[in-house]
Amino acid sequence: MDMISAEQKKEAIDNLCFEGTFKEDIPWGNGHINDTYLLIYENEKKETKRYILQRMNKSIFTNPVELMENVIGVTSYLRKIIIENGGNPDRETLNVIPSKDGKPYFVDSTGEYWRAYIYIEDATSFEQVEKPEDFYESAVAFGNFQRLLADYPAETLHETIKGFHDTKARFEVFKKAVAEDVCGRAASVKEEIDFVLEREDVANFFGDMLARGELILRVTHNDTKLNNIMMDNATRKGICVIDLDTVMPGLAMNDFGDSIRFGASTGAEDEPDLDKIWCDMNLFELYTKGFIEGCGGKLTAKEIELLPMGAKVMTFECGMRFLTDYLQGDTYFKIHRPGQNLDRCRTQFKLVADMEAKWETMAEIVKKYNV
Ligand code: ADP
Ligand code: GN1
Ligand code: MG
Repeated sequence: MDMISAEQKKEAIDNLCFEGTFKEDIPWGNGHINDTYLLIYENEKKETKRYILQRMNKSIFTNPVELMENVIGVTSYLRKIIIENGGNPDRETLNVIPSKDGKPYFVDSTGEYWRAYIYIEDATSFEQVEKPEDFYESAVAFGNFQRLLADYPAETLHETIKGFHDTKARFEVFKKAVAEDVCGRAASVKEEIDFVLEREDVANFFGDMLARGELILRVTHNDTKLNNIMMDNATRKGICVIDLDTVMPGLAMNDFGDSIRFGASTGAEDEPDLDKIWCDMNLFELYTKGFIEGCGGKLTAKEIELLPMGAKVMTFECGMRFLTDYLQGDTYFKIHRPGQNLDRCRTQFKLVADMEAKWETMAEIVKKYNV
């Protein structure tokens, strides 16, 4: 993706319907995909109004128009439910700011797509779990999200990234990246490559079950990491699930698993010191409890039994994706230093190995809540 010029950003700001006088924009958040800014406005009463502005990543999301159709569909559906339940729809779901020509996005003169949301005030997205109860609350919120969308017409959703959690297909892409070795990095990461190749069964597990008709496809979020949820500063509850770019039919186990790989880790996703990385069983249990509660009886006993597998598959898949990107020259995930994708891949594999060592414990924890 090209750098963003000041003129390009200004063009986007000028063409979206913000209220008040523009004061400043600040690069925002730690997402790996979009370019995000906080915009500060002031109204006539000198009150501050904030917005989130994003340049969408067109090379990853190749059909931004369809993507925004999904976002509008899901957020207007959630908005209705929130209002019926007496909630605050400006804080409990994303709200798209239209462009001046009435679209949910703006295309600038260089062909880049921009969108904006109301900024969710008095809430925080965490990069790491600060208090265990926060992780429990995030689980309830992600579970609720899945429950609220249980009757959403799944057939109307566009597949914004083909085969996004098709781990089996991603395994093939990985092997190709190793074979092509475009950056000449494969020899230096033999241990990591072998780690993946030894686990083809993990890559195939859910795909094979789906092919046998043994799993249910639900409307899922598919990117349930902790920083994709806003936690209310006062109540410390998960107030709003954000980053809806990958809401698509998927597996409940994967939504559970992606949260575990990120939030139940004792270190940052890119921590270079692997001695700091473990899968914390206390956090695993809290998330299990919260997620099952949040899903409100929608999960089958089989799905609950498979939650540990979701954690392992998502962690393995994510590590494999980081390694693929490292081998291909860091073109997918944003990096802020050389070797960051390799560090990210290593934390994921350390977590997979730790989950393998703690497999019985994970199964027992889940069993406790499978009632
Ligand atoms: P990416 O796809 O790059 O991860 P996100 O949509 O997750 O982009 O946004 C990046 C970060 O910006 C989030 O982790 C969060 O901190 C912040 N953010 C995004 N949307 C909002 C919002 N509506 N209100 C407050 N903060 C937000
Ligand atoms: C990306 O967009 P963000 O930063 O929330 C990625 C996820 C990965 C995650 C790893 C669209 O999530 O799939 O699990 O990085 N999103 C996309 O941190 O590829
Ligand atoms: Mg995000």
